[in-house]
Amino acid sequence: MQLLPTLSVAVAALAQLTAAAPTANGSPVLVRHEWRTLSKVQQLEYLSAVKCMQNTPPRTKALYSGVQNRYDDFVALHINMTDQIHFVGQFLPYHRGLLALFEADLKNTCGYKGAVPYWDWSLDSTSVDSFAQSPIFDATYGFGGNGQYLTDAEKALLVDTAALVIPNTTGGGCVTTGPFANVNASMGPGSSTDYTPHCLRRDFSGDFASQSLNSSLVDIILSTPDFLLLDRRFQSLELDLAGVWIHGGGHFSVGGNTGDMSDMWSSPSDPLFWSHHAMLDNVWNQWQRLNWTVRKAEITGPDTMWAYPYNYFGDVPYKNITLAFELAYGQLGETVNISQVMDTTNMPCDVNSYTYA
Ligand SMILES: [Cu+2]
Repeated sequence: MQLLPTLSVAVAALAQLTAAAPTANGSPVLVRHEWRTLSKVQQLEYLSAVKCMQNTPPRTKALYSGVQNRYDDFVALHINMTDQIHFVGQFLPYHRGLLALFEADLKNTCGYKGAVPYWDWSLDSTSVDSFAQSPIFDATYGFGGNGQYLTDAEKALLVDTAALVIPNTTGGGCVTTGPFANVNASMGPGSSTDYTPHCLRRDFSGDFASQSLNSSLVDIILSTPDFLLLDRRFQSLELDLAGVWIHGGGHFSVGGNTGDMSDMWSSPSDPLFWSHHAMLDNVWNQWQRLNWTVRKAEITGPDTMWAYPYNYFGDVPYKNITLAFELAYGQLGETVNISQVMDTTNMPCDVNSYTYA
């Protein structure tokens, strides 16, 4: 419990130092802040930038029939890449690059000047009841709250989005408050990029949040000795509820059994996706800075989904990834090597470098 604030202070101090350094491409270094530390004006600016993306013509409509707007470009890319970017060694680097491209597009397409805010869910997971009270779910200065309560019979009519049965969920239906209450998700649930317009759904589980998103887990993750174990602690140690830590924790605590956030393919349909993944990236970055000399270049893991150490369904052939492994972003960004996204203060040319406050 003590470790995280201390580390955060140390990392913030370090970030200030590194922020002064020029970046490779000369673009400004953005600072990603925790949602609740933004001013109300900044919160509204971010939410309206996301809405602007949802109201701007797409780039990849010709490739994916479900894509209706610029925001959907990113949802479709994630759907399309899902089998190559989860339960593999490139999970963290790929999502770092994806987030940076989304952040750059908020600026280039919608004139947003800030960074993607991160959501430190450990602040909201101190008890079962605290989760739903998070300021990030505020109806005006947040992303809106839980989905409408559905009975089990009503939920049974919907597609199960989570790979596991999430305990004690409290919503299940459409989000009825906040800026995304009347915005349709265009694709999902599932792996298709066909047009399947539906209301954004959430199905909170404060119970699961308190077990998978608490600060003790973050402390354990930050004390992990090597990247292979670190990656497992992010992505899952086993394919059961106890084995799901902070990555699945954020997805399933919001999405529950029927929500968009629980869907492995189309979870970026819920705008909370970006702030959840910014927090994951923040934790990886903090871990890297604890031993920067080594960890600026430390990467490993399988190149193939469900291969060791994620071989829950038996052994699968794979190669170990290296810094030279290529991360492809389709029409949305340049293909880069993992080495190009290892240092958040020295990111590729088409995105911004950044630090965390
Ligand atoms: Cu993902």
